[in-house]
Amino acid sequence: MTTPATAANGVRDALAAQTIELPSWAFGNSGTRFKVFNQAGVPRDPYEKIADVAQVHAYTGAAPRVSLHIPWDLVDDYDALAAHARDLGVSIGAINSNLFQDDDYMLGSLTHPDAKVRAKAVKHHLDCIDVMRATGSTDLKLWLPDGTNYPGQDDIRARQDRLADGLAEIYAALDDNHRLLLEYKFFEPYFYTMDIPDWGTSLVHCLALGERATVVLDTGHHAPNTNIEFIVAQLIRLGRLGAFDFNSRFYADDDLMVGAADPFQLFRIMNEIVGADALRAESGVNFMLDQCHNIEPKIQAQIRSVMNVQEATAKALLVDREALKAAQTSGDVLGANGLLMDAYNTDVRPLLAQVREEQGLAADPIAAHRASGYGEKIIAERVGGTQAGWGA
Ligand code: LRH
Ligand code: MN
Ligand code: MN
Repeated sequence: MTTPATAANGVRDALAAQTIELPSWAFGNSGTRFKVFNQAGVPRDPYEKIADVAQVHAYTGAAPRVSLHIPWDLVDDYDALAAHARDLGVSIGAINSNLFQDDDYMLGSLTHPDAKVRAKAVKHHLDCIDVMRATGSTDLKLWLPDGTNYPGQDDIRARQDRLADGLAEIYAALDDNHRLLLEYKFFEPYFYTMDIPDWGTSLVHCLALGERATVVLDTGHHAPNTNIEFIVAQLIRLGRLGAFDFNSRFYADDDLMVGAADPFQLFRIMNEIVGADALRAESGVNFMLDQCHNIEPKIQAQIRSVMNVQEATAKALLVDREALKAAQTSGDVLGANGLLMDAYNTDVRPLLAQVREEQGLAADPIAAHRASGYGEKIIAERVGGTQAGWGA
């Protein structure tokens, strides 16, 4: 029988085992199309970005991987970059391709009407696969910015056919231990059609590709009021939820800190994950952040984001699943809802502080980071050169 004490141990073990992958671009300067704000101490190259990632991991114990974006994180020697990461106690996670900052792609990349442009977009992914081999990364992450702005501009079905062909070429180039993660987004940078606007389209392409192709769910990429936890439940059922890009939004693709706009939504998402036993690393779900910190200090914002995911996870782990099942089976609508709300309304911060202390970490990671002097040190050291930013 599960006693409350063993249940509490299980919750603490699950929290201690959870890992969250950080985006290298969250550490560079960013902004909106109106203004990119420059912050002091921001990394000047991918090596410094990884040093900052390692700080987040040092204080949370939960962020041991970093996603790279190519060519934003272009270096001469990826073996050396991976060794640098290892020396700092972290590793290279997903490799993101970039098809959105090249004039050739104005009318599309993998869906472009001109075969030469499509071939260039495929070749970029072959280069990304080489980066994966050098860094030990196993996830190739692809967000397709392609789409059209005007009805009639291009043939919607022909674009899907070209996309399927391009993806098949890329998938065929992967090694056996590699996965392809396919992200969707309902609008932007195009406003009439997007070639992968939703999880259904992403899933259709993944199913055609093969077992190692899975969907990426970016929480900022849906129409307002979309029930995201429903999508999570469905993709888990099908074994095709490859990863999250966590962030939060009030209006569009705001890329704000996860859990800032709607912590209850984050809880509902994590409730589906925990309910389906998909928190375990073997589930294949990679919990990644995809955020930009335009006005807030970047390392602290990443620490806060990791903590927000941990809080939502802890609350989801506290749901009394046996009682919930009984309430659901007996048709006790209010009882079932009450069980979820009891878990959501629990203050889990003391529990998480305890989990950190059991791992030899400070109970309050943000305070510990602030007291470390690292922020002042990088402001003093990182003068000169160009601060890395979104697109640099
Ligand atoms: C697109 C996106 C995608 C990109 C990242 C920078 O909006 O979410 O994941 O790689 O932003
Ligand atoms: Mn994303
Ligand atoms: Mn996005």
